[in-house]
Amino acid sequence: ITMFCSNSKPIPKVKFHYYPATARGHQCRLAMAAAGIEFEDVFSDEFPLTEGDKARYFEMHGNTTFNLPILQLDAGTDDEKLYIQSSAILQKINRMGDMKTTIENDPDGDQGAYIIEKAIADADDLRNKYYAGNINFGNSQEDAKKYVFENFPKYVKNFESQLEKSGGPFWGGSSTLSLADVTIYDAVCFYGVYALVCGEGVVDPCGPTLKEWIARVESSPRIKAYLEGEQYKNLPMKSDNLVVRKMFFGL
Ligand SMILES: N[C@@H](CCC(=O)N[C@@H](CS)C(=O)NCC(=O)O)C(=O)O
Repeated sequence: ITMFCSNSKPIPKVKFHYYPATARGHQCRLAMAAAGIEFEDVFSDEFPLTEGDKARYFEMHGNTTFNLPILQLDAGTDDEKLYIQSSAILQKINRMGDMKTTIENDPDGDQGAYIIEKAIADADDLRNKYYAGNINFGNSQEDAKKYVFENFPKYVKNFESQLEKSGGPFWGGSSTLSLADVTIYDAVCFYGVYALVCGEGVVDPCGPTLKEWIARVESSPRIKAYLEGEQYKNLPMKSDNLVVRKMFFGL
């Protein structure tokens, strides 16, 4: 059976290749959930990757600086397509699904497009700081402390200030949830609030504006359904976990 989108394009069969973890894959999965795109998780065998997995991914995309995540459409058919780089995967998801920004006085969608591009870059700035503080990736305990007690609060403050300036209810003053919300929500919560504040000694730096927005994102029906569903529950390595917090930041 071929399924069709509302614009009568056939809906591709979607496979998402990543570790059985949240990490850089989580925002892509959340975006697919929020955009109404069904997808199948295909997990790597191990973390770090086995030589077999590395060879398999290289065979797929030929990229040598990193392997995952990979978005694969219509695997094994003449229409098969691959996408790598999480930011490019996010934009592809956005073109396939039905999320959108709804901004006043934005007839050609230019402002909405900018809000999304900026949010993706802002969120990745925070994620890159997280990896630069991660002791499991060879950084020092000093680097870890710098992320937890300096950089994470500093970036959260910036997000809070932007949200206050633009107004809500959603990111950039949009009245509908967009990809901008998904990517910033993942970074703030899964690279910080849930990843660090889950144990002792780390204070949640979010103020009331950001907290209300987090609650708004989490109560949007598709995000809520994904986070409460089996597909997410069955992911073994989630960053909001004391074992992961200890392993990554020594806390
Ligand atoms: N900028 C890339 C970074 C991707 C990346 O760092 N991937 C890591 C996992 S999060 C990876 O594949 N590591 C294993 C490897 O490269 O062999 C993106 O956002 O997709």
